[in-house]
Amino acid sequence: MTEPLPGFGGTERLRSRPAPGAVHVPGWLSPQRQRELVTACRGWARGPVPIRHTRLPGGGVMSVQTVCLGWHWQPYAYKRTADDVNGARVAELPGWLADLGRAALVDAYEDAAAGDGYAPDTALVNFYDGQARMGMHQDKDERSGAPVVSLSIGDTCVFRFGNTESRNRPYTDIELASGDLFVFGGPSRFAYHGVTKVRPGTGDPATGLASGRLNITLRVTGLE
Ligand code: MD3
Ligand code: FE
Repeated sequence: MTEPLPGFGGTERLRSRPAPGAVHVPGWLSPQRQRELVTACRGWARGPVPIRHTRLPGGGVMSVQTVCLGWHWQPYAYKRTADDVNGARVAELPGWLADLGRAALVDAYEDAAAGDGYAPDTALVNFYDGQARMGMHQDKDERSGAPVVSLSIGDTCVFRFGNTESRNRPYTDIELASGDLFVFGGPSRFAYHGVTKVRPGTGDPATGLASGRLNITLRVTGLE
C-alpha cells in the first residue's frame, strides 16, 4: 500500500487569502504564457525607455531594475515621459496585458464579474538579480484604490506582506514562484510589502529567463 491518499502528502502549493482582498494563486501562468511574457519584457527593457536602476531622491539607487508601460513611475510620481532616464514617452500598455489583468481578477476572486471595469493603465516590470531586494513600502502614488495584479516569473523570492499601519510586524513571508499570481485589492491595496530575498537557481530556464526574477504589476493610476 504505497499509493498516497488523494489530497495528502503532495507538494503542490495551494491558493491562499493571506488578508482581506489579498489572494495568492500559485502557478497561474502557463509555461507558454510565461515565455511570452519574458519575450515581451525583453522588448520593453530595450526601449523606448531602457530598463534601469531607479534613482532615489536621496541619491541612492534601487537594486531592482524597472521599466514602465503606460505611465512612467519615478519616485514619487507618475509621468508620461521618463525624465529621469532619456525623456522618452514610455511604451503603451498593450490591450492583451490589460485583458490578462481582468482574467487574473476573475480567477483570484472566483467571481466572473471581478474584472468588469478594471482598466489598468500602467505596468511596472521589475527585474531582480540574485542580490536585488525591495524594502518595505506602500504603493500610494496611484489615485485609485483599484486592485494591483502581480505576476512573477523566474527565480522564487520571499515576498513580505505586511499591514497597513507600519512597515514593521505583523507580516507574513510568502514564497512567490514562477507563474504565481497575487492580487492586492480592498484593504490589502495599501499594505506595506517588500521582497526580502531571491533564491538563485530556482527558476526554470525554459521560461526564457536564465537567471533572476521578473515581476509585472498592473495598476490603475487614476491619472489622465
Ligand atoms: C501590495 N513589487 O513594484 S509585487 C512594486 O515583486 C513591488 O517586484 C514587488 O512592490 C515585486 O511596487 C512586489 C507585489 C505587490 C505589488 C504592489 C502592491 C504587492 C502590493 C501594491 C499594494 C499592495
Ligand atoms: Fe510595491
